[in-house]
This record gives sequence, structure tokens and C-alpha cells, in this order.
Amino acid sequence: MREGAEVSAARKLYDLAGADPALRFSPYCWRTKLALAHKGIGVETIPWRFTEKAEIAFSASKTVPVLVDGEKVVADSQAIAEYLEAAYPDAPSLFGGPRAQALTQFIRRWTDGILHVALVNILVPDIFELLHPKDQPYFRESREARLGIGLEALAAARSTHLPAFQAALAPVEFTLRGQDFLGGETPLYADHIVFGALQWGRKTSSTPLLEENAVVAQWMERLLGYYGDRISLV
Ligand SMILES: N[C@@H](CCC(=O)N[C@@H](CS)C(=O)NCC(=O)O)C(=O)O
Repeated sequence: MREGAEVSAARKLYDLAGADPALRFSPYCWRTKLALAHKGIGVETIPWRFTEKAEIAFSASKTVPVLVDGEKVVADSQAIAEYLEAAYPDAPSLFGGPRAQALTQFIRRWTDGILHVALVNILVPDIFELLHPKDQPYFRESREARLGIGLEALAAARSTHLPAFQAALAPVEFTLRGQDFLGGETPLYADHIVFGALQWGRKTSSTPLLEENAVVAQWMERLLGYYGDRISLV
């Protein structure tokens, strides 16, 4: 386990929070927090709510994560990962080289397009309950419009969405049966991406999602253990 990274006052990460400011559940923010830990870069995380767009207007982004690194402002988890890789070349690589960086795009697209979609159907009603009251009307309206279904109807159909999630996860489980991390012997950004999705589930789901996936659950613990006190758990 490595030493904890020093937190610079000039480095901040806007990180999605629930009603409880310690509940940090954004899959994209978790990717970024693991990427920062991987690079050994300490950061102060700022709890941010969906409707606090004015707080991040300086970044020209309406979504988090937003990283402030001294004079530099970077929004979007992918842009942040690429920034960190370029700006901190002497720290461990996030991607493991340019060709692996290209392959990581597949993991990202698969996670966003398949794993997140399977999880959205399960998690959105649970997330609604955990949000700050000022966020709830916005979240309900935007998610019902996006998904084309009411939150209550989605909640009633919850169990019908669980098999799609388990099926989506199967390639991750099979891979991790043969290696410690998606990156091989040590983690890479590919691990951070998939971890973010499952941590989103772990932080918000009203029922455990990984009971049938001990291999995947153990990998999540292994990943957190690898970074030790480098990772801020809020
Ligand atoms: N492509 C963006 C997506 C970021 C994103 O969608 N973040 C969500 C939190 S998980 C957000 O801030 N949503 C604000 C909203 O829905 O208004 C990234 O990779 O950073």
C-alpha cells in the first residue's frame, strides 16, 4: 500500500452528493477519484448537488466531475483522465501506453452504453430517495423525460431489470476469475471506469447487487485496498 497523497488547497474536485453530503455516488466522479489516487494526487472533494449549476458555471460544464488543478479547470471524466496522464507523466500511467489507451475507449463505451443503462433502470428510483429535496423535482422531471417512464412505474418493474444487469456483468466476472485487475497484475483506468459503475450501485441501491458476483465484489475491495488511504472515501 502506498502513502497517502498530500492534499493541495489549490486542487478541488466537484463531486456529486446526496442529501447527506458524505454520500458520493456519481460513477463518473468515482472514476476520477480513483484516477487521482492512481497518480498519487491529493484533492479536496467539494459536495455538489444537481441543481447547483451556478457553482460550476466557471467550468462551462453542467455536469460533474469538474477538476480545478491550480490554474487549470477540466470538466468531463474522460478529459480529466487524459489531462492527468499528460500533466503527470512521471506518476504511474492510467492507461498503460497509447495502444492500451485506445483499447480503454472500448471499456468506457461499453460501461456507459451497456452497464450504466442496465443500472439506470434499477437505480434511478433509489437515487431519487437519497437526493437533497432541492434536487428531487429536477431529477424526477429530467429522468422521467429521458427514460420515458415515471419513477414509480420504474420502481415497480425493478426486479425485471436485474437479469440484464447480471448478464452485462458476466464478462467482467469471467475476466476477473483469471486476473487480479482488468489492467492485469495492477489496476488501470479501465478498472476505475467499471468500478465507478458498480460503486454507483453500491452507494445507492436499496438491495445488494453483487450477491451473485463474489468475484466482482472481491475485486472492488482489492481495488480500494490497492489505493489505501490515497482514495477519499467520501
Ligand atoms: N460525460 C460526462 C458525464 C458526467 C455526468 O453525466 N455527470 C452527472 C453525475 S453522474 C451529472 O453531473 N449530471 C448533472 C445533471 O444531470 O444535471 C463525464 O464523463 O464526466
